[in-house]
Amino acid sequence: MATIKKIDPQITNLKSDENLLKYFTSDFRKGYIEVTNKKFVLPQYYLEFMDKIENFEVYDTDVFVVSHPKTGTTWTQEMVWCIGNNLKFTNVEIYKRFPFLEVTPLFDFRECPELFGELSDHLLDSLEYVRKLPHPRYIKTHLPWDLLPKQIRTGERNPKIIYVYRNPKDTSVSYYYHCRAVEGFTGDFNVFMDLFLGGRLTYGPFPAHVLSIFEQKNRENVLIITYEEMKSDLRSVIKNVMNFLSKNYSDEEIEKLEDHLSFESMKNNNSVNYANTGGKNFMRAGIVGSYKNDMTPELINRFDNWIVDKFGKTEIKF
Ligand code: PPS
Repeated sequence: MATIKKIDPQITNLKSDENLLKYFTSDFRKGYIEVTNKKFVLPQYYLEFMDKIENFEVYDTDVFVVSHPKTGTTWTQEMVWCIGNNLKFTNVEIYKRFPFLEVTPLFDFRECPELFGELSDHLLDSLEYVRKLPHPRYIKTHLPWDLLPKQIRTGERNPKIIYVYRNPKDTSVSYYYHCRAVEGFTGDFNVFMDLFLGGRLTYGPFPAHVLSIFEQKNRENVLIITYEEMKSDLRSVIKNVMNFLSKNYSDEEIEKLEDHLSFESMKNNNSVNYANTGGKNFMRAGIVGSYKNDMTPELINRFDNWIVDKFGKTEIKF
């Protein structure tokens, strides 16, 4: 069995991080903390849920989609859901059938419920919502490997884990628009990029998030895929995931799934486009390389050097 890495909370209050607090001005964030020696950033409210997540009961039949934000999580979720459920396309919103484990710890709505209208059960207590899901459960999380429930890290339970990642330039740009739309970010693009590169944004540092799953890549219950592969050869990724989930579908069925998962189809599908919630324009660009429309050559150069620094000696290529 692989060695068990115990969570070392090493919690540091980031109240002194002026940019984070200055530019994320929403009432649902009171402050930020850093967790583990990799200094993953999470909202302070997460502290109230940390033990519950650590000790969350997991089942071998669970299926997790794990990712850093804005890397193609929803796209992967819809693919995994359809493959796992005999390609039954459904109108039920994805956050109900494939809920986000730690959405409650992310947004402290207690003092500002008006921001999110009538809170659904899922938002009020996402851990409890996930606990009660019918099995097999389909669960989304942005938590890095190091913060997944203990039973997963120790190998006591072996749910299927599909991790998706994306090149950091597109990820950061997508995250910028997302944070402006739903996380109360009021700063400009350059401030945001400094925070991303400095590993100061929620769920950052991005390199530690990606590298920590690569340390687990030999586990039989872990499958790593990329946004870029899904764009260039969705069929192969579908087949790979089918194999991982022990499912078999005909070429004709796979073709229907490919159509269902296309950007245009998902953009117009209210069960996955978050049109009815805070995520306006969630299906934004949906391409590889959209960062070129937003980044200056200087910033691209800065990112490229950062990529060499953080990933140059690894097998991960962007
Ligand atoms: S979240 O909020 O973290 O769960 O967001 P996430 O789902 O990870 O990422 C959102 C980005 O994925 C794009 N997306 C797609 N691209 C191509 N094809 C399909 N079907 C698709 N579905 C979602 C979405 O447009 C966001 O990327 P950007 O670059 O902002 O367009």
